[in-house]
Amino acid sequence: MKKLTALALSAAMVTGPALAMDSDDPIVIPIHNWSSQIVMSNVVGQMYEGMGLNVEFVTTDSQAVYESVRLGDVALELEVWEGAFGASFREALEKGGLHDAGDHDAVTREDWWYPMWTKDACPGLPSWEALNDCAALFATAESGDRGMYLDGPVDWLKHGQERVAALGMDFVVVNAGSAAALWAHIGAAEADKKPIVVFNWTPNFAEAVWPGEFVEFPTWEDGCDSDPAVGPNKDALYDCGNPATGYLKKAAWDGMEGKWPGAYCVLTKISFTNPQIAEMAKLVDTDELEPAEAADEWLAANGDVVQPWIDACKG
Ligand code: TMO
Repeated sequence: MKKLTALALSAAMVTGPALAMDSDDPIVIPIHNWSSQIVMSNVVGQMYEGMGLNVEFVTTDSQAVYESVRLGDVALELEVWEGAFGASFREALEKGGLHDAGDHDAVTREDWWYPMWTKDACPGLPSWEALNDCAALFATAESGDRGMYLDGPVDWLKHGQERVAALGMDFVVVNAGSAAALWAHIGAAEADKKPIVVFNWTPNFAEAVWPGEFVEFPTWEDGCDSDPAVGPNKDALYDCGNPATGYLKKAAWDGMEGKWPGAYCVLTKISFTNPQIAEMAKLVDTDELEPAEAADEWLAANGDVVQPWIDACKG
């Protein structure tokens, strides 16, 4: 495949300017600790391999990755969630070296969430004030008299503790060690319909397994994470919910276009929807496929989705 590309290129050079050609160096794609991101990264990696390019995956911290993209240690990031990573992304943008490579079609939300049976015990939900009035229902051995909220892994920087303090809530925040620990916690509560409140997000596989709702906190406003005056508590940051209609972006190293123009062009065309992303997660979290197999299966069923993005970038 590389040989054909090279031949086509030398033929083109006779009659006109050389076509841009992607470097043989591996395109380094970062992988994090939630399933849709891992499967999506494998899907795009397999698309690139199908274009004759070399790909390498590295597992990285989901906040530090923006520094890695900025410095060109990795070429791109496929899932920039506004709620979890907006701040790190903006900070790296300001320093320079990476850029916004466009939004996915998907609309995202990440926040405190409960399975629907919780509402039977606390009917004032989804309001955060009603949740707080019910705090004792969520007490565990770890939280004493207060309610327990199981937050995401630490590197997602959800600022649950700061939110509890800023809003004067009667909750203890515990960080899950992994995404799997969140699903185990929901699964364990299911048999007895025990009220629980955990970090969750959409698009995700979980919505097809456990009907539920996000807690409604004070509406997100830009600056809620950087200006204490924004939000109901004028002296505190993080006194708002996460964006309820957040973006999901792609980010690219500024040098990517020059080094891998074809791959970069495809990156700018890529736009996955909520159901497509939920399905990527489901193939791992429900169907228990390995991420590479999940990507294979997803691509086998969705070739018509990705082929136009590749075709649009053919020299
Ligand atoms: C970043 N995440 C989708 C896990 O909230």
